[in-house]
Amino acid sequence: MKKTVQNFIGGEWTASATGETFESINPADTSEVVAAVSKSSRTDVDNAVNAARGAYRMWRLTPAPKRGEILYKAGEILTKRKRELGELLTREMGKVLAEALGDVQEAIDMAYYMAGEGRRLSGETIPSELPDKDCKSGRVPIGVCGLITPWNFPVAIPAWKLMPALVSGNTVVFKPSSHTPACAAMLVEILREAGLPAGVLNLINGSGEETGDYLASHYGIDGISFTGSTAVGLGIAKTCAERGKRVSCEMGGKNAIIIMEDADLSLALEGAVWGGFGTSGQRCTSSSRLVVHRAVHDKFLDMFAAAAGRLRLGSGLKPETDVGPVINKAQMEKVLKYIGTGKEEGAKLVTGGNACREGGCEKGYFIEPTIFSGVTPEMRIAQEEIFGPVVSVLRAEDLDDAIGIVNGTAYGLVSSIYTRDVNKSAVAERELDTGIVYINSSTIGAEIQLPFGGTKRSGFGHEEAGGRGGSLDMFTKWKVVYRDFSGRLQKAQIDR
Ligand code: UN1
Repeated sequence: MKKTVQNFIGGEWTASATGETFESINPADTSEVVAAVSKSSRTDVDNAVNAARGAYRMWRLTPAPKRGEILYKAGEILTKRKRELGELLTREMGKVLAEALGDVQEAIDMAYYMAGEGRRLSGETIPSELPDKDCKSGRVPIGVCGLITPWNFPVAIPAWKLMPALVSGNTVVFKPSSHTPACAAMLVEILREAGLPAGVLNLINGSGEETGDYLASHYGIDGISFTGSTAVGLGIAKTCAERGKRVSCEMGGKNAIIIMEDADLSLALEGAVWGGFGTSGQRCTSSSRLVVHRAVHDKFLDMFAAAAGRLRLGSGLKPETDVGPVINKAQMEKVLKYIGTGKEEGAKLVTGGNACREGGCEKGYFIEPTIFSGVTPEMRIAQEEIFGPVVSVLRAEDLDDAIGIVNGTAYGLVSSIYTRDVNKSAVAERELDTGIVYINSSTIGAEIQLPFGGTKRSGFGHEEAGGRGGSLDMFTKWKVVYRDFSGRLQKAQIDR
């Protein structure tokens, strides 16, 4: 059933100022329109920013534990509606239902975690160097935040940003991907139902080029948190830098799994299949490179190709499906183009390589799980983020060589090593230049209670999610208060 998705501004669901709409389409069956969506103009963005500014003082002065209680309630409603939202997510974005439910679960985890932070947003008291004087620091919100989110985690990633932004007292203008607006609208509706006051969270729909860029450049916005491609992220960072705004960008990856000669190969195989082809390779954490020790390379490649060949493509709502579609036509064309590039560069196509248009895949954007071997580190398919079900296998001489290959890209989000040798794992843990390192596990599956972010061109600004150094650092500033109760002028550094 086709939904209507409007903007949500000042506590009301409203059509865009021009009345224009666009459609969100099921990528597994393009004859299904999931939603007709309001297409925002600059006026809508202005209205949303004004509503968020208007609500800011009230929300900032709402006690943080109370703000947390609303998030807790949202967690409860999300839990109740998990299946409904998961199914919508599969229809709108394509990932298989088990993964869609995981996406919603990640939002539930974040809601509960950040609800707790409402009672923990602590600062420090520190002794003064002067008598009769005290000093403290505490977190304060940064103001009105613009959140720009991608389609690959249509519920989890918005929740990663919304929950910390809201609990710490910011008001929000939320611009989700134009490919997953119905999921975003349901998340917003759940937060409204949980008791979020009008104006605190505003949703505007539209494309990145029009709505997203205008939001990032808006002088009524104090900070931007973005997740998406590196090219777009760097552009947003530049826009924000020119205007003196706080910005965090979570960007691309070219994540790799190292498989050493002593690895448990069946375990590594499961990790490689899950990391390479789960979510059709459309995670920023996907394992798009396998770096395999020469002693087990050929054996592992055979195992990997056989396993990839067994994966079933289809609608994510069918229980037997392993791999869903890619998000849209442009993405399908981009991935197929990269497959062509791999062949031209001289890599060997081991399995897959084509769009699939049979066996229930006729009406969607399906690509066969694809493996290239004989890939060398300088090839484009070993360097660039493809964001599809394509894995490049590289051969390594030893651990040093493998680490060098993994670190030899512009990205640094996630890496992983399979080995039974504790010394090798310790060296890898120390030397792999990525924000996240897994040992004997795939590159996907980050948990929300730890920071999430990458080095180099994978991330810019603060990390996301929880834990020390997580997203509360993005969404708060430190305010320092000195109180002098001596009744006289005391000069720091001078009166000694
Ligand atoms: C992303 O792909 O942008 O670790 C986020 C994972 C998920 C989050 C992925 N928990 O794969």
